[in-house]
Amino acid sequence: MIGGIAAGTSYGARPSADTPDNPKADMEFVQEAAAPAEPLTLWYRKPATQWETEALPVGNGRLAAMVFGGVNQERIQLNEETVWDGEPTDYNNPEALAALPEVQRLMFEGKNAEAKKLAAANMLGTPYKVKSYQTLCDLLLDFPDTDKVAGYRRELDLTTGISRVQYTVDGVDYVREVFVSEPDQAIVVNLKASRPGKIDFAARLARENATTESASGNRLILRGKLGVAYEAQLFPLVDGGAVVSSNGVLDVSNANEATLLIVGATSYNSATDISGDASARCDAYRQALGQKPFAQLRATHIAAHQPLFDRVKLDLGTTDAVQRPTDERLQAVKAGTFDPQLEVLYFQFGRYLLISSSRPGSLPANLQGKWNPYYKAPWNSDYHFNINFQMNYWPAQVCNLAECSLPYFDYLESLVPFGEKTAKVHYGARGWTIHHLSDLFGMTAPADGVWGVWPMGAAWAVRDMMEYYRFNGDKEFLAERAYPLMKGAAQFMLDFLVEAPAGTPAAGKLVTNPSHSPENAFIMDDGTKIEFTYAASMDLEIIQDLFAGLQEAAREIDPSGRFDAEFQQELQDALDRLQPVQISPKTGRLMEWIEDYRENDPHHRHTSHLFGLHPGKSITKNAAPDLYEAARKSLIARGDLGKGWSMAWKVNMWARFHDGNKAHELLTNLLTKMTLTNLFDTHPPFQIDGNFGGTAAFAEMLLQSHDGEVHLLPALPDVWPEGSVRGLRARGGFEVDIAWKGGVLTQARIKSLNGNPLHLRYGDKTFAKPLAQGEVFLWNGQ
Ligand code: FUC
Repeated sequence: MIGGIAAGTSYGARPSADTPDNPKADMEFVQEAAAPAEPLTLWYRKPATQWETEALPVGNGRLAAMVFGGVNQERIQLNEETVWDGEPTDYNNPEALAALPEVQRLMFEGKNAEAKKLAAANMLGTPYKVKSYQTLCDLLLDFPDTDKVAGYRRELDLTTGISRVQYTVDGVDYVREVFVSEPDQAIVVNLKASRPGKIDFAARLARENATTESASGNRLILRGKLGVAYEAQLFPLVDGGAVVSSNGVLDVSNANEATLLIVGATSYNSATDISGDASARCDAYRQALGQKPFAQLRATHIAAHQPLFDRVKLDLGTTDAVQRPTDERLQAVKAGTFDPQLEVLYFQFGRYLLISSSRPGSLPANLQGKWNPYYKAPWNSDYHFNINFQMNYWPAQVCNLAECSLPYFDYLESLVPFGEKTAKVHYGARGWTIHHLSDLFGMTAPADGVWGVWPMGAAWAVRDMMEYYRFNGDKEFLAERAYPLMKGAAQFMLDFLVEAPAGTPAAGKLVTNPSHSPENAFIMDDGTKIEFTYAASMDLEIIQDLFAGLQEAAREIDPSGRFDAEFQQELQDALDRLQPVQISPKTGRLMEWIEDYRENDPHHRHTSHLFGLHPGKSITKNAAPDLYEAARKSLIARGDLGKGWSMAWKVNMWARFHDGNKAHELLTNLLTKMTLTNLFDTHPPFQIDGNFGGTAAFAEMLLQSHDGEVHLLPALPDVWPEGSVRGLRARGGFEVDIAWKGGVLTQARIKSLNGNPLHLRYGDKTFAKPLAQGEVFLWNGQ
């Protein structure tokens, strides 16, 4: 018997999101552990009891794990990215197209409620719900019971991507390390002790509705089936002692060291094919791992993580707070303490999360990255296209993780055939479209409710392919991948746009109909509260951005102007007739809808009508000074609070107003109000978009490049008087290092990646210089 658990005992399924029983209430923690040497480490002096707020995430894009760090029992919750409920489905609704003209007519006549009723009955996908991304299983390790622990520390080192637990019991030092290797495609758990023969535990894999068994080589196998079949296999590498695996429990006793390797896979091949062999995949991963020793696995993992992570360094100064555990520091910040290094930790945590949840060849990061303990996750842990999914990728280019955005683009490409069918079946349109959410089974039709009748998802998302090009200058990517997807999204829009009839405020102009300003409602003159409309400002801004992006792309592909000339003309004709965004004569704000409606919720979390300010680039001080001022008024009116992602978006927007102090104020709100002790962003509950949007916001405060110039320190707050950043990327293809002192730029180092001319700005000073590829330019801002 080990740790009070008889080998071969069968264990009931543990509801995967609940909290384990560690630490035992009466466990005594003595001798405070010192801070780890690496300051870019999240660390704590107690085990986690809550998945959401305390456990620490590791991942390799495809696989993910949350580590609790328990002493008597370790729980490591595991994910594999394709463990999704559901199956290949044709979500399109053949009734939708017939209802469209009538919905549009009612809307133009101001009968929004009638239009909504008709759309709700006829225009939603069939089915109109997607199913959930799910947990793979838990790995549970039961250790000999102990009630006194010395020097306990658990941590996540962002620089290595390794989670570590260390403590001393009865004079023996224990160290446990967990990481998810990208090159070796395995979750690796290593247990060491300072004295030989001291590693004792029982391991099992647990999940609802799954079977577990022991197999040759002391393996544990867990299998189950949703629509997809899934499997996890664990196998041990043990030095010394005794190892037995029976009835789904692995017992290790008196060992010197043990390493557990866990592989996982499903039968998912694609949105239309789930007939793969999960077992064969696990076997292949396992065989590729062979008997590689732990030290080798660890070194290989670090070599695949560190070069990405180390590309960007940010220094905003350090205080004594670095000696305190992360949870205490966050508490102190909530109480009003300024902790610049915690801000850096938060910034780098976002980069870490992107590296760990989105790697070339994997699926893109979903609403929870890849970390999800539930069978039915909040919002199904899906891909939400009306802000959340796109926000996940805001830091990718500027924070020098371009390859982490490739899964996003692969995924968009995989949705094209589905989106083409939806365009045709629902709108009789060319091209392709995505509505407000998607899953792994080709959902592109309207989902959830009438607010899902919002066919703008693809048009928004493809702009990030253009952004990839703007930062990286990859012409082949632009011509072969970005342009075709952008063109398809634009073809849909060209067909979806209709001319507003006489008697409407947009008479004679092209508008979207039906439309929403995600997910906000307004109040009509007769008191009707509704969100369904035509020509919401966001639509117009997305379309303008997409069409202008395509024009830019065509010029980049062929500067002579001959590339795809006919289609380019079609775009220009539509742009000339597109309804412009308006400023309210009453409030001076940017109007969110086609009429100057009163908002139902003036502090609504979405700031959709400001799309052109950020992430778009049509509303700048240079290009549209009036809209810029109106957008500022709109942003002020929306207030300084919101859901995590909403606050992160506002920080980016304040950075675009070059208001560093206001941006930092909201950043502080994000950190103090919407950040959990494991630094996860909370909606609530945990939703990863705010982490990514927050990380992007730091970069946006230090460097902007959306308006034709590389703008250094555009929104530096007073609380960051001295600092430096290294390795950010700017549009045009530049790598940028910046140092400042007394709130003033001391030196910028700009390296050209593509040989484009450099247009620099610092405050009112500008400087232009041709640069050869690879050339480095130093500027002190004078
Ligand atoms: C959007 C937001 C919600 C939430 C959901 C996942 O619909 O309006 O706040 O973030 O996505």
